[in-house]
Order: sequence, then structure tokens, then C-alpha cells
Amino acid sequence: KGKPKTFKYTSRDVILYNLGLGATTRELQYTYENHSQFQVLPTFATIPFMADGSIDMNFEELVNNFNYSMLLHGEQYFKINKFPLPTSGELKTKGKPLQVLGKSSKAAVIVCGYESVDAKTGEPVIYNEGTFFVRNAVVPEDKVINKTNERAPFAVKTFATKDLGSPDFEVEISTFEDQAALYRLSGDYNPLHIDPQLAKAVKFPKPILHGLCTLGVSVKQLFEKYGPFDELKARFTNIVFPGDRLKVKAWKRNNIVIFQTIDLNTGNVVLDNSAIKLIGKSKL
Ligand code: HDC
Repeated sequence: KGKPKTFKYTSRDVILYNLGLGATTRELQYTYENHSQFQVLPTFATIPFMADGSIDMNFEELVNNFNYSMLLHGEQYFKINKFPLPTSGELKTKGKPLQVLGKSSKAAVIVCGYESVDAKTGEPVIYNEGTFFVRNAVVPEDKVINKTNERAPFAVKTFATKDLGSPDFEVEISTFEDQAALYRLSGDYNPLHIDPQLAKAVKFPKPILHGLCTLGVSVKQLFEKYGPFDELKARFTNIVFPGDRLKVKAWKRNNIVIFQTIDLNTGNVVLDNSAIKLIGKSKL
């Protein structure tokens, strides 16, 4: 605890991650290590901080009545310090709680910041902020943490879509039934995404897709449309089942692309209040 964790990755991890987001052999830049433009999709930035599914902070100590199975990913922010991310490397990550708040709806919200540095040079590579919504957890007054001033400004911005008019870009994509089974292998082994009994025990009809997988699948489309970006923020507003069809809607405003993802099987907005910040000359 508190000790930096090391995350070592190679082209194999990159290919596995890209496949987990639905990349195919029609996109050899994502699936073949000898391709001249072999690359990792930028949302790989969310992988090192989880380092083998272990959690850096003892969430049990941060809140009362913590149950890992009741945890849902609420929001995610990251910043990539130098684009693109290398296709292999070794990173060390240190995390700290930034907010631990009780919600009236009998839940706790935990926000942690994670700094990942190059294990050899110490150079900062990625910064993440993860927000976790823990149903049934309680935050007594002496455990409240609220370091709002330490949060990344882009992470706490609101990206509403209601006054933006029609989207500048829309695309539909299918997730696949075994997608969570494949995506798990990138490091988040949470049984909620594979174990039908556990899913039922926490009131879902069947296992749900990783929030970061829904995000990665959606943002792959935006990356291919608009080009490189260095900051991303998203809120997970509803669950997705592996196999569901998604629609991504995007509104470009200068170098910010605000987006939303809708699950076409349920009609629910599943990613909202979400945006990426483009870098350099954007494609459009
Ligand atoms: O929005 C609801 C929901 O179901 N969202 C989808 C969650 C989801 O599917 N996430 C992805 C899948 S889970 C996953 O991937 C787990 C992964 O394996 C975890 C890995 C962890 C690794 C650890 C690494 C270290 C829900 C349930 C989140 C909230 O819905 P409601 O209860 O209806 O909430 P509501 O009444 O609207 O609001 C109550 C207060 O909570 C705040 N809030 C709402 N949604 C939030 C959120 N905060 C953060 N994130 C969200 N998504 C509201 O603002 C409100 O706060 P306040 O009372 O202060 O206004």
C-alpha cells in the first residue's frame, strides 16, 4: 500500500488491448507488431494504473461497509503527457485519494488520482483520475476527503450536450458477446464482468461490460475521425451488456470533442458528460 506498482508491457499487451476494443486484422496497425504504424489505442492510458487488477488504495479503509462487488466505475479522466503512448514500456504508478464523499442515495463516491511514471527515467507518462461509485457504502464524517483543488480542471468540467444541436458526427458500433471475457485480460479481472451468479447477487441480470471497454470502443471511433488527443473525461451513466449495439454522437467545438454514447438495445445514454481534448492540428 502506498508503494508504487510496476506495470511492464510489450507489443503482446498492446495487441490484446486493441483486440479487446474490437480491432481486427483489417486494422493491422492495431493487431500486427511488424506493421509500420503499429500503435496502441490511446485509451490504453487507463490500463497501467490498475496493474493486474489489484487496487492501490485500500478502499475498505476509505469507507465503511465496502463491498468490491458493489463498486461501479463512475467516471474516468486521463492525460497523456506525450502522444503517442509507446508500444512497450515499464511504468510505476502511485495513487492517492482526492475525494471520498457520501451520497444521499446510500452510496459512496471515491475519487483517486494516479501518477504513472517511466520506471527507468522517472518521467511522468500518464495521469489518471478514477471515480468509483460504491453502492451501500457509508462515509462517516471523519473519513470525508474533499481535495477538489487537487483535481485536474478538465476532469471536473461539465460537458453538457443539450444545447449543442445536431451532432457533427455519429457512428454505430457493435460490441460482441465475448468482449468482456477478452477485455478482462488487459488487467481488470473484476468477476462482475464474467460471473453470472455474482452479477445476479449484485442485482444485474447478467455480467456487464467494463466501463473502460465501452469508453475505449467509443473513443476508438473518435480517435480515427478526429486524430490524437491528450486529455479525456467521461461519466458512466448506465450499464452496457456485452453484445449490445452502441451509437456514439460527437460535437466538435474548437479543440474539444464532446461526446455521448447510447446503448441502442436499451435506449440508455451510457457515456455522458464526456469529452476529449485534441492536440496539434486536428484532422478536421
Ligand atoms: O449512474 C449509475 C450507473 O449505473 N452508472 C453506470 C455504471 C457502470 O456501468 N460503470 C461501468 C461498469 S462497472 C466497472 O467497470 C467496474 C470496474 O471493473 C471497476 C474497476 C475498479 C478498479 C479499481 C482500480 C484501482 C450509478 C449507479 C453510478 C449512479 O446512479 P444513481 O444511483 O441513480 O445516482 P443519482 O441518484 O443520479 O446520483 C446520486 C449522486 O451520485 C452522483 N453520481 C451519479 N452518477 C455518478 C455519480 N458520481 C460519479 N460517477 C457517476 N457515474 C450524482 O452526481 C449524485 O451526487 P449528488 O447527490 O452530490 O448530486
